[in-house]
Amino acid sequence: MTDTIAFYHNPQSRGRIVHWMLEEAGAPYEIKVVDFEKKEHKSDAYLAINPMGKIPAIVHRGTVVTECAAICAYLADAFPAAGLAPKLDDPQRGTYLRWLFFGAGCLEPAIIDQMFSRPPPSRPTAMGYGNYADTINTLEKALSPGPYVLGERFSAADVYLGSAIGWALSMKALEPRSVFGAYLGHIGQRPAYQRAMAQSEALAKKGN
Ligand SMILES: N[C@@H](CCC(=O)N[C@@H](CS)C(=O)NCC(=O)O)C(=O)O
Repeated sequence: MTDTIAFYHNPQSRGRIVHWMLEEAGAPYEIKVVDFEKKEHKSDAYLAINPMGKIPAIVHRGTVVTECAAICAYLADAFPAAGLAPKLDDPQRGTYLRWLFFGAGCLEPAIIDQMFSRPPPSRPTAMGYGNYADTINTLEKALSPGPYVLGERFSAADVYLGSAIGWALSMKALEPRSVFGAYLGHIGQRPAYQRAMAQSEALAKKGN
């Protein structure tokens, strides 16, 4: 069984989160570009991997992993030498999981609602993220004083949160607070981030 990760990617997608994570992890991977225009993500072959018909997905040692946050957590654990997740007995493990799940469970839906100008929910108590303002204020607190969500220590949670914040700011779905700008400033200096973005940009230019 090959150890190389098959990475189903489209550079115009959340696949960039996983691309960056693969580079941070130092994982061996092979990109399999899935063309949206040709509807390859809805082909039988791809639906057999991810029945949601969504990008990204990885296959590693015969196991499929989908959902960006889960992929980040999986890769951090599968490649421990990169030190991207606190170990099971490290008290920071709880904080790490907390913000990784907050990213996928609260921040993402709050950003999407904002992006599509959805009206505020009539019953915020039934919404996992409550409301946009609480979510963003909580995020700002979590990233203060930084530089990362675990303080000095960079982790896979930053790959997810940093990607979501960068995307939301570019889509004007997040107000540009100084804490978010400083956070992205640190992330932008990471060589793995720069490598992944350069590769994805090159793929995007090729028309994928
Ligand atoms: N919850 C998924 C979301 C994945 C997702 O929505 N991917 C989008 C691109 S960013 C997609 O594949 N859209 C194509 C479609 O739904 O047809 C994750 O975290 O990986």
